[in-house]
Amino acid sequence: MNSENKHLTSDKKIIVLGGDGFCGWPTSLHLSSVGHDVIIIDNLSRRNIDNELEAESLTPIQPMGTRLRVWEEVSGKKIGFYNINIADDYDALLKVITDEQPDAIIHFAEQRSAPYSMKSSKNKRYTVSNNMNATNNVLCAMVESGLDIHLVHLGTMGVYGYGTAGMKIPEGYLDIEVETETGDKIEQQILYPTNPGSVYHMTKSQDQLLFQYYNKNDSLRITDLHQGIVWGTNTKETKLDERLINRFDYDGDYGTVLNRFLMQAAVGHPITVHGTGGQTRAFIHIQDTVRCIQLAIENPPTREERVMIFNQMTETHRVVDLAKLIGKLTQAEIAYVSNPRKEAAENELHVKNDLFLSKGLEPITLDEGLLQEVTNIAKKYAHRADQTKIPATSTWTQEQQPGIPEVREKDLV
Ligand code: NAD
Ligand code: USQ
Repeated sequence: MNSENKHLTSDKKIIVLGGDGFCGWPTSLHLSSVGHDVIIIDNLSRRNIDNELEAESLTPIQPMGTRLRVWEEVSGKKIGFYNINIADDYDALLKVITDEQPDAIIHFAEQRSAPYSMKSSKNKRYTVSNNMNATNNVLCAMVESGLDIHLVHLGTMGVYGYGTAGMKIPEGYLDIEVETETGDKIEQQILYPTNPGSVYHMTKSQDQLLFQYYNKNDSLRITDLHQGIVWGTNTKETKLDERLINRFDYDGDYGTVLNRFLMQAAVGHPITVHGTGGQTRAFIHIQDTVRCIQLAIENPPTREERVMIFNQMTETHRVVDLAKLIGKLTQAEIAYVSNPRKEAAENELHVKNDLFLSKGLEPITLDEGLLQEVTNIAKKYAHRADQTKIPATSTWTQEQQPGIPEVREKDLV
């Protein structure tokens, strides 16, 4: 039986925390479509941040009630919904878990923008308090419920930092050798040392310790997915009806690099490369995100196993190479702007992703057709774009000048 069909014999009840978000919504639809019983918990904080930043998704996302009604019309399947702040309302979270008795919980419900987390001390404190309390509350509630639930968490490649001593970044654990006082050599595996590049990324590093502790103390079954930058917008399920459309962030805080570049090219804005564009990052298409989560759900660890860590990415690219590729495809201009972040100007990045490949992932990699699909979506909704929201104005330190980064040079491709 191939793994695409395996679910048919093993429907699970799954709570999706953060199921209204960019990754959570298509994942909820995908898991529902393959036969799982899905319940979303979300406090809609991401929609409130849109209001705060006065920046909307490029695509017209529908209110949660409409999303769920249309999904039922289109698929005949119901998805449940609870509006709960999981960082704040522990009792409500525990009640849903004890009432619903899920087999698995998928945890997307964190503030996920690095620039937003660096904007001010208020944003730093919100990001730490939201993300750390959310994760700790989920773990406490799993223990207090007494249920044997598998937790799948969306972590980030950014916990590793983006450089190594030339080796491939392993999947979570590093082999080390220590010398004892008697001179014996002992081999061990430890959590790969973290090197976060923003307050947001730091919360994900701290999540790892919470997972390690509750796994050791309470034998919780936990899978942590260290995901790269997600690109694309629609999946098989979100394409079924325009009202199921996924969000598309393009603003300077929440837009991620590849989607931003594609959107910028589509609306005639110069492509905003930070610094020299020598930063290399890991990427994954949103369709593979939902597939990886399905694979993680269907391959849970046992209670005896340590936290299972997968690198959820399919390829690495240098930012400037992406800009040049898109510039070539679309004749867009490239603007090299001063980097608002504190990060290495250049880095090499080599990453292992053997675990998902061994579970049957067939990676979708960057191809012109998929890039064109995103460009077409961006063109279709270009009239909704507010170009004043494109520049990344959030700086990493007080010394860096806030404001619109200066354009240093332009490349006509
Ligand atoms: P998103 O902001 O679009 O979605 C997160 C959702 O969680 C939102 O709907 C928000 O309302 C909800 N939420 C946040 N705090 C909550 C709380 N306290 N209680 C209840 N709901 C809450 O983000 P996303 O892009 O879908 O990312 C989801 C997860 O995947 C994040 O944890 C992120 O760190 C991780 N991730 C994302 C990317 C990416 O490129 N988007 C890459 C790697 C990892
Ligand atoms: N960058 C540009 N121009 C832009 C935007 C970004 O050159 O217009 C550069 C940034 O300086 C950075 C790189 O592109 O070097 C990536 O930036 P990004 O905003 O795409 O990604 P990042 O801030 O790391 O965060 C995103 C998600 C986060 C997730 C992370 C995965 O928002 O939730 O954890 O990707 S990873 O990068 O692998 O850590």
